[in-house]
Amino acid sequence: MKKRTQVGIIGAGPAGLLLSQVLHLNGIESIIVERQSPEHILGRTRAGALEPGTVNFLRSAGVGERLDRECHSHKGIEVCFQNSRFRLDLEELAGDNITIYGQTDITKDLMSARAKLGGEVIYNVANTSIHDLNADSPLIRYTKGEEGSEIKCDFIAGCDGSRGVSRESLTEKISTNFEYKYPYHWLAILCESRPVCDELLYIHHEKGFVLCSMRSPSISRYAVQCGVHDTVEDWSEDRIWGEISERLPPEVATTLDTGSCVDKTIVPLKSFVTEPMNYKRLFLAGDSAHIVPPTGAKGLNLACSDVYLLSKALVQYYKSGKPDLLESYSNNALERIWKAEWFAGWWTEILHIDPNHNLYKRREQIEHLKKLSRSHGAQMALAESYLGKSY
Ligand code: RFL
Ligand code: PHB
Repeated sequence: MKKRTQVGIIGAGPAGLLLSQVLHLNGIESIIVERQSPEHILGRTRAGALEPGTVNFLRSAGVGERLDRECHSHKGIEVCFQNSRFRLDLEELAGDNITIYGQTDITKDLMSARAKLGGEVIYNVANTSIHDLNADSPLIRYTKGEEGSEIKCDFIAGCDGSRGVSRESLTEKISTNFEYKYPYHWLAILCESRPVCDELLYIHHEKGFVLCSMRSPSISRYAVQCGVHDTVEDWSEDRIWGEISERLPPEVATTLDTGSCVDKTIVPLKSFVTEPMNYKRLFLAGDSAHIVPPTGAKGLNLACSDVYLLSKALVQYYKSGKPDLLESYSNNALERIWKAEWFAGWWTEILHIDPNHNLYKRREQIEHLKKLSRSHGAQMALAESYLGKSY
C-alpha cells in the first residue's frame, strides 16, 4: 500500500503521539507507524514526575482534563543521607510544584485524543526503514503482516525511542554520539501499597540509593540501586522489602507498607546525546536523540520540550514557508537537553554509591549533600533545575 502525508512519525510513545496531536490542532496531517500494539505500550511503567512546563503543554494539546483531575501535586521533595533528612520547598525556592501523573496515563490520554480526532496510528508494524533522505519527499517503509507499505512524506519525525531506526539513519549520515554508562542499575517496582511519604523521597545510603515515589494513595513506586549484573529474578519481594526497609530512615521504615509488586524492571542508567538532531528532512525528538539517567525525572519532560520546539518549527514552515525554526531546531533543543543531561547526571552521582569509589570520593559526596541541606543558594539552583526553570 502507498500513502502520502505531510509528517510521517515513527513511534507512538509520548513524543510521537503528542507531536501528531499538536500538528493536527494546527491543521497539519501526519501518520504514525508503531512497532508495538497499544496494549503493549500501555503495559510499560515508566515516568511519573512532570515539570510545570510539560503540564501546561499537555493542557494546550487538549490532554489536560484527566491529568488535572487525577494528578498529585507536590510542593516539595525530601532528601535523606546518613542520619539527616531535609526538605526542599520547591514552591518557596522556585515558585512551582512538581506534578505526579504516570506516563502510562499520559499515553492513554493521547491515544484517545488521537482516536477522537481521527488520527491515523498504524500499530504492529515491522521492518520500519527510512529512504530518500536527500530527496524532497523522503519515504518510510514498513511491513504489516505479509504486506509491505510505504508512506511518502514532506518530513519524517523520528520519535522511536532509544532502540529505534531513526537515530541510526542519522548517525550514518552526520551525527556524533556522546555516551556515559553509570556503574549501577535500578530495580524499579510498582506495587499495591500505601506510599511511605506524601512527597518524593530521595535517599543516599551506604547500601545504595532508594527513591520513594507514588502513583496514587494506594500505589507506590520505588527504585532501588542494584548491581549492573542483577536480574529481576535476583530480587524476590522479601529481598526488595528488606533492602528498602534497611535503606529508609528508621522512623520512615516503621511505616513501610509492603504490598505486592505489580511490575518489576531493571533499568540501566545511561546518559546519551546525539548531535545534531536532524539531517535534511529527518528530525529526531525524545529518547531517540537523548537518554538521561531517570534520577532527575527529565526524560519525558525533554521528549515534550522537543515536541514543543519541533511542532512550532513545522507550524511556522507550513503557515509561512519559512524554514528558519526547522534549521535552528537541533541547536535550540540541544541547549535545554545538555542542561538537563548535566543536572540528571549530577543528581544521580551524588545520590548513588559508585562501587569503584574510594572512601575519599564517598566522603566528598556527603559534603556535597551537607551543603545542599544548609545552603539556600544551592537549594534554589537544585529546585530550578528540578522544575526545568533554569533553561
Ligand atoms: P518511547 O516512550 O520509548 O517511545 C518510542 C516508541 O517508538 C516505538 N518504536 C518503533 N516504532 C516503529 N518502528 C520502529 N523501528 C520502532 N522502534 C521503536 C516503540 O515501540 C515506542 O512505542 O520514547 P519517547 O516517546 O521519546 O518518550 C520518552 C520517555 O518514554 C522516557 O524519556 C521516560 O520514560 C524516561 N523516564 C522519566 N522521564 C521523566 O520525565 N520523568 C520521570 O519520572 C521518568 N522516570 C523514566 C522514568 C524512564 C524509566 N525507564 C524504564 C527507562 C523511570 C523509568 C524507570
Ligand atoms: C517516578 O515516579 O517514576 C519518578 C519520580 C521521580 C524521579 C524518577 C521517577 O526522579
